[in-house]
Amino acid sequence: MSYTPKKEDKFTFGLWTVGNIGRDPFGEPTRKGFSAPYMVEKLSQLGAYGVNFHDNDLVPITASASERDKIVKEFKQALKDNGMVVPMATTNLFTDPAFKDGAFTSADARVRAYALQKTMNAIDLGVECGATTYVFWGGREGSEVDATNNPLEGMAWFRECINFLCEYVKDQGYTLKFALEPKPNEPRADIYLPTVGSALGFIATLDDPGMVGVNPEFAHETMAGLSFVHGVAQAIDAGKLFHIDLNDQKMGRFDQDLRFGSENQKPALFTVKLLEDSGYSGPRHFDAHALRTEDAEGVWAFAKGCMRTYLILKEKAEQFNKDSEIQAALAAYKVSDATLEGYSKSYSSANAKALKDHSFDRVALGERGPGLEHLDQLVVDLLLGVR
Ligand code: GLT
Ligand code: MN
Ligand code: MN
Repeated sequence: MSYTPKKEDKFTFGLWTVGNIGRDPFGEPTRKGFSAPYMVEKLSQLGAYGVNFHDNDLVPITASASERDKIVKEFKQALKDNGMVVPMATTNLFTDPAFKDGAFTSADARVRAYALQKTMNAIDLGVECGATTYVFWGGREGSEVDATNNPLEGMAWFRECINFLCEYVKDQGYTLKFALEPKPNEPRADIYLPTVGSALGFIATLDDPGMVGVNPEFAHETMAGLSFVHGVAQAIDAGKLFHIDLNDQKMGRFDQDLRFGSENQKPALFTVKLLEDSGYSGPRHFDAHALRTEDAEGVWAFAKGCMRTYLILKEKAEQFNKDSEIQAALAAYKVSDATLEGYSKSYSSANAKALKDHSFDRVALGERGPGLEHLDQLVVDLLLGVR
């Protein structure tokens, strides 16, 4: 296999990812960035399927209506010329100082209203470019000072805004789903809806929960010390995996947004396996950026690397499914018991009685070795390329 990406692999990048200029809290930019049409062209040549953007990745916040229209026209032409799509769009509700204490959860009603206005305009822009998924990353929705920033009120304001925007989308007749992206911290000390589980819980409280799902990010669950694979699995189980942000991260660090699969290869393998085996059909979006050390060439090496690693891991996942020794270890690991499963599958008073009357060999249950050391070493062998 050549690991050359094709459109049908559905790889996407944010304009803000390859366009990242290498600024960090301690240092000035190390790169100039690229124009949106150039990124579209370059990513298409590398085999990507599409690009995603925040309103202000494409149209500066200060642009006039005519400037906006000109930029959008050139961008749409670049998409057309390069056979690229925009599956997802989002709003920048974090860079401008107006959002320094939150956007949808700001304690200032004027900021909340402005955030709604900005998002409606950004939704219009996204839909105009073809987006069918709309992401909400509430980077500034949180607090440093719990004394003033009541998290209960914050949740209520957040809910009001998402409910408002769901109705806006329906009122316009748009075909658009929303995906909430959790993150535990950075840039705020504590961000609301910090994990996939919290976002899923919040969605259930909305007026139209069916319209809203999640956009889990590898780095964000990892920052929280959680298993990304488990978070994604829970989203799939809930029918809520509307989008995914693939990247990498060392646990306990600042938000690194590393090249996919560059750091945690085992969770990356099982993420890819989960997506492929579950039949996830959405874009494989890389929300990462080249290291600050890199020049333009390094940016494209980074983009190629994300896609290449995904395809290598996809091949490894297929190998896992076909490998007779791995499958034998898995078969040995899972123990079936038709009689007991008949009792425990669903409740009836007869099943409850049968279970209560059954005599279990508790000691034998505790003594059984499930063979996980063997199974896991097979995975390590697979990843290290010796199988
Ligand atoms: C920002 C953040 C990402 C989000 C983007 C969407 S912007 O770069 O770090 O995780 O997905 O708003
Ligand atoms: Mn991130
Ligand atoms: Mn992200």
